[in-house]
Amino acid sequence: MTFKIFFLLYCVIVLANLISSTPIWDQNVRAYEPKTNVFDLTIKKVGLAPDGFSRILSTINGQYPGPTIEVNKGDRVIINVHNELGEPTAIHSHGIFQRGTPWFDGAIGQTQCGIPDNYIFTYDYTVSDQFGTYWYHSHATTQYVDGIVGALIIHDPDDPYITEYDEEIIVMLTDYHHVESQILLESFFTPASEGEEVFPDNGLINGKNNFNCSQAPPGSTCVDNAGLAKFVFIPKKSYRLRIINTSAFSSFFFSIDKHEMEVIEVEGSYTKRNKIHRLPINVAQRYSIIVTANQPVDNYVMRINNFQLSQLTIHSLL
Ligand SMILES: [Cu+2]
Repeated sequence: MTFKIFFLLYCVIVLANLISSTPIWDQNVRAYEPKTNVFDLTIKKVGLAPDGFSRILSTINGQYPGPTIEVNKGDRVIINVHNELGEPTAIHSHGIFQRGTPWFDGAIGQTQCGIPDNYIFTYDYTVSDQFGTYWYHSHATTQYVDGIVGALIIHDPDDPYITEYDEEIIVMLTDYHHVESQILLESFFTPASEGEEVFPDNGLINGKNNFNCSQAPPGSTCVDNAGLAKFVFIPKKSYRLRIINTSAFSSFFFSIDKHEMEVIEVEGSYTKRNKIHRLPINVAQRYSIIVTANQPVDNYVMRINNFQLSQLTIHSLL
């Protein structure tokens, strides 16, 4: 009798496999055919005024923050870096394991020499087993502090939270200086600094904020009310915010007035849904949170408060 039951069960499994193209134990995994994605990044200095204060920024393709690199798990990533900066540079994909391709990690003096000015260098790696929220940045001296940063997103075709949000939004947070980082570094290295890092002039969300131009040094070009980053949420919809701290040295508490948020990803690993009111985020860290527009229609402020130096409060309208 027992044998008959097992035999019947065996027949059912064999039949189910014959009918279906994929084994039944694999049917909840969506098949994804990996692709090759090519990105062209031109690194060059451009005059910009993210917060109304004009300065020379080191940019990627003339924009700040740089373009988003967006791929799927399993994809091949090809990044052609065109160096027009006037000095050597290199691009590091932050958080990528580079299994089998350690020479494409982008760290000058460790995995490669600097890409000379007016040269093109190609990074070529595959994100076979990684997904989540990352970023890329210059890994030469202090160049990323002058603007060579961008988001690097690896979508997961098997994302367990995919049905729980309607849209994704990248939120890049940073401290921000009005003076070029090499000048700041030199002053930091003098005995007079007593080892204290320079306090940032401002903080930015997605490369935007206002600045009070009466605080700008005489002779500078500055426009008040340059504008905050704005995000439009539709009532009752849920959003996955991918939050990245690209600061030089500032840690933040991130929050949205009157809204709770649920952490679902920490630097490429899923977490259990975890409800919080504010998110502590250190330099280079990344989190995904789900926020639902469940409050009355209104403007709500998105804030990043620096808890090491509490003078700095940066906000943005939701
Ligand atoms: Cu990094």
